[in-house]
Amino acid sequence: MIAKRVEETINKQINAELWSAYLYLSMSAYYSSIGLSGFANWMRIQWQEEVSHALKFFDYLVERGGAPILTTIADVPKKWDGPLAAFEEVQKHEAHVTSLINNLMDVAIEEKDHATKSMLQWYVDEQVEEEANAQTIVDNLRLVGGKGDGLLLLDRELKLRVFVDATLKAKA
Ligand code: OFO
Repeated sequence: MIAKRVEETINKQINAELWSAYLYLSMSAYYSSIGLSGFANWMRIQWQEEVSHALKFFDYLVERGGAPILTTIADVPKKWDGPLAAFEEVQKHEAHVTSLINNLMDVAIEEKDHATKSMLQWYVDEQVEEEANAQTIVDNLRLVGGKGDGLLLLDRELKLRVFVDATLKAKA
């Protein structure tokens, strides 16, 4: 049986992952509205990834005899000051998510919950990738000054992103 404190913290994280999903879907709509369908695709894939992150926690809680609790998801922003500003928010947000995952790991360590520590290692590694991906795109956007042919080229590249399901990745 999972400790109450670990269960509650995972439940908070399920909500945080779903909020991230909302944020990225909102960004997808924003990028569509300014004619950047590749960026919109990247954000839509990111939305799917965040839902799968939430599901991975959900499945884990069920497996450990805990109870997933789905609570209200707060509103997300709708507008940004251009393609670079939106991606800078992705970068900032992912750094925040890393701190949430690290906090969850601290709770698992304090509760001597080795199974949760093992499960969380996947998220720790995933956050390295998430932050690096956001950083690369922010760097590219800065290089092209957030506009012109460079922006269109980047948009074409981001159109190629495909969804990788975290719940399947976990079992591989
Ligand atoms: Fe964007 O990260 Fe989930 O966990």
